[in-house]
Amino acid sequence: MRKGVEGAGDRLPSKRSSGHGARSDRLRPPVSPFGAKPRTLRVAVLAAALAAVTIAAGCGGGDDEGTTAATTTGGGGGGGSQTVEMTEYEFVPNDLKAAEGDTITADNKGKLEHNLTIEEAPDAEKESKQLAATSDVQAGSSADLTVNVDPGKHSIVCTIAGHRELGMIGTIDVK
Ligand SMILES: [Cu+2]
Repeated sequence: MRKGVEGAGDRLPSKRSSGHGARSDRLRPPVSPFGAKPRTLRVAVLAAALAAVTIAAGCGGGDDEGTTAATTTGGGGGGGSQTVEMTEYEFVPNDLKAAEGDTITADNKGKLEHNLTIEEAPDAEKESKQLAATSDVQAGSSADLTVNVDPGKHSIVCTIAGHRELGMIGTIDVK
């Protein structure tokens, strides 16, 4: 009985849609199958919506990783920074490594005035051409130095009278 009823039910709409769809079949063939199974269509739309949400969530995670990577790249691209402490009469650390364009902060933790000067020759005990320098920094203050020098091994020194001889020297390896 049910089969017969369903069969009759199927025929009636299909007759209507066939007369109705005679025009639309030419224009949009997929409309008839979707119209015949509305549940399938809803499921498909729901699945598509879920997929879109999943993709959006994935993109959000990717953006976070991208930000982290960009920060790391900036640090390695010559925009790095480091701090050197100055006391009587030494730099800590005194064996620096830097990239061109890096910033060095010379922090005076001592009781006297000091400066951080980069000289061209690697032997800091002998005075050589000055390549870059902070101003003289008061005790308790700090000053920045940009490493705008050619790559290679150079020296660092405090040029205040007598400080070189007292051991306020070091090296800097510029990449
Ligand atoms: Cu000094």
